[in-house]
Amino acid sequence: MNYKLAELNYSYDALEPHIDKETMEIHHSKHHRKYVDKFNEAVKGTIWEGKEPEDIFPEISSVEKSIATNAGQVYNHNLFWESMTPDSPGKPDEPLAEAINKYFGSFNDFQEEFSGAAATQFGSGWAWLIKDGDKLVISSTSNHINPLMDIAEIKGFPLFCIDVWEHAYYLKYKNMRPVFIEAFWNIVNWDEINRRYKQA
Ligand code: MN3
Repeated sequence: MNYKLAELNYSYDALEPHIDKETMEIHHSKHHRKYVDKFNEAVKGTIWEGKEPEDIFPEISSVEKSIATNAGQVYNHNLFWESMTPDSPGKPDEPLAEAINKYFGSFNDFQEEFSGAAATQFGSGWAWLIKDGDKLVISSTSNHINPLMDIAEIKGFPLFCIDVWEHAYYLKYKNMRPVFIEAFWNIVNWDEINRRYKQA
């Protein structure tokens, strides 16, 4: 049973002008699809065949590199797509809003810290808002790594993420990653993130 490429809840042009149609189309139908195909290839005939990427993360340090990198990239992209919507309310609702104020001071302080983590992640990677017990934490990771993996420096349940690999923004924003991150705030799917917060 092959793992399937996640479908988007919106069209490729729905996040315009913040993320352009061409970037979305290539990112989802080429990059993400390639990770899914390679994941299926890598797990074939192993104990991980038919399993979810999440099942592998607690033991990711002991699996083959091709399984580890593609499992991570499949999951990270699934969450990235769910982290965005063309109908963003702009700010989180309760109870997440209160938790953000508690751990970061204010929504603005939170945004600044998250944007900083995303902008300063060296090379390809991701920035995350994580729930660790009752606590909210911001982190960033390299390449395919995510906070559910045994190799993550900062672990926890990911509430949302931003992809800061160049393929996520280069067509429109060129080398200006911070401008892409600033635009991302216009399309954050706070309702879904609040749902994940309550569920975690
Ligand atoms: Mn990507």
